Amino acid sequence: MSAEDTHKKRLVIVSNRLPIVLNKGADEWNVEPGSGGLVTALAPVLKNRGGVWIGWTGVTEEETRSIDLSTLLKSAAGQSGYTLKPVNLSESEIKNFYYGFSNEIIWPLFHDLQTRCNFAPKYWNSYKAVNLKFAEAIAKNTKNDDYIWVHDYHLMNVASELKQMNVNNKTGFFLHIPFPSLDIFVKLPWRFQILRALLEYDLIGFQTLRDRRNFVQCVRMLLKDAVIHGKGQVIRCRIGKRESRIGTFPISIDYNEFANMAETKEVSERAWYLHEDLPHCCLILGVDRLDYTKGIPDKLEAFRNALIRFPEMRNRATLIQIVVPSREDIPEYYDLKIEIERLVGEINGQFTRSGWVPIHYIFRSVSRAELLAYYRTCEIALVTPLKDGMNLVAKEYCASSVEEHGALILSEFAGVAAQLQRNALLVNPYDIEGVAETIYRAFTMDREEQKTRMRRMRRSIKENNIFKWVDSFLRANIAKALDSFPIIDDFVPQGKDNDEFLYYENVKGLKQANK
Ligand code: GDG
Repeated sequence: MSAEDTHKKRLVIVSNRLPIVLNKGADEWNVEPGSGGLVTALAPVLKNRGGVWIGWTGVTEEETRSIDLSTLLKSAAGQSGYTLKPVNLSESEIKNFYYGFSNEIIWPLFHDLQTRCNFAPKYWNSYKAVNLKFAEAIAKNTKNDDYIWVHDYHLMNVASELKQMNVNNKTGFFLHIPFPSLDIFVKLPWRFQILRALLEYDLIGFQTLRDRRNFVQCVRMLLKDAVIHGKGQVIRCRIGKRESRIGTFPISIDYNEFANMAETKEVSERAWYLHEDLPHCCLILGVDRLDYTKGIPDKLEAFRNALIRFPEMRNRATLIQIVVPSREDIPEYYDLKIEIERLVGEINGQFTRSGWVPIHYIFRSVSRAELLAYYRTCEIALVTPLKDGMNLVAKEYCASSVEEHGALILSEFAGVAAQLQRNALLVNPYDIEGVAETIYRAFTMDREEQKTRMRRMRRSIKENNIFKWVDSFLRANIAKALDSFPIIDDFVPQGKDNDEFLYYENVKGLKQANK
């Protein structure tokens, strides 16, 4: 199957949010194009084939009444070659579908944090209603031969609604977050509905083999009429006459964009000043959205533990922790912010000496150039989510480490660990002492070892970039045969290179440094 074969269909991309940001100025609304990996990856494909992007504007239906939305969206789409079509959500839909079902049920449950779930029945009704709204917008803006690609956990019901409306275009769904194991998934009161709805898509894509395996096990155990076939990167599920494909497609980044931008004069100068301001210090970087899945308090505790147990790190290691504001109007997120600030204050109070503050805490989003300067110059990246679909920060850090020094400390529970596990330093983010020991290990690692590890990680990310991700997803759905996809056995023995997670015994030899 050649790339041209997948070129013919127009694309309809559907995501909860449109790739734009609407801002209310002093007396008028303005619009900025969205950034982020998905837009970067899909923009060239959309430009090539033409298409539509359908999603919510990010503001309430009530607010959009005062806006000339179609003119704003036209100007945002500009010369991109595709159009933007809005789905309007009322205040109550935003509350019950977005904050409720999506973020109080699916988000915590799929990140294995079931005790944080609020299974309110009214959320499900709103989820169904909004998914129907999306399906109606798709039906209105789709031509017969278009390919419909739906993104993420907010929209699992869309294909099922489309079927009921007799829209029979090919559909694909990609889940950006993890899929939980059976024991956790069965807690969901709407478990059968969600599984059956997902299987209405022609292709269901997951980040890792672990997620796909969890999904397949749920299908096998809960849907007695489903039969799973095949062994490769893409397998099949049949229910009666209907067949869906199920695959793993680890998302990535535009490697060249990061590597090239990290070498620009602006980023180089910023990077130089960062180190100039903190001389003789090993800089350890954390970049996380404010979210309880990111494990920020545990990370701070691990850093404190390292400072207690490895005194030579005092004065010589600084943690730069960037926390990007998110969902702050939800009490849980606000409480998390308070907890982080308390810990930062406590640790800095405990260790700060004249000329050295152990944690530099930044609570705001930073510009792309500033972010890349941190990526480029920090000697260690500390990426320790409790669970993450992929985690692009880890890949961006490596791509931007153009000098090829720098160690990546990585949670075993981030999807990206499947790809980088051999050269990153893997940790269990719940193991405060283990993470502290690994921080010390990275702090004392010689440059040659850092370089070898970093070079291998960069090569792997360069080869498996975001464009390959788009291409393999589309091929998996549009290709007639699946034999061009690699065969991945679900149970490959340790030592073989594959999309499987390995759990290493922690490096306990370092305990002796604890004096
Ligand atoms: C989902 C899944 C999966 C962050 N702070 C700033 C900033 N960022 C950018 C990073 C990166 C992105 O945001 C965050 O990427 P993640 O991968 O962590 O996660 P999400 O997009 O939140 O969510 C996740 C992903 O989908 C893709 O499938 O990896 O697991 O949860 O690109 O660079 N960018 C700028 N300033 C900041 O302050 N400019």
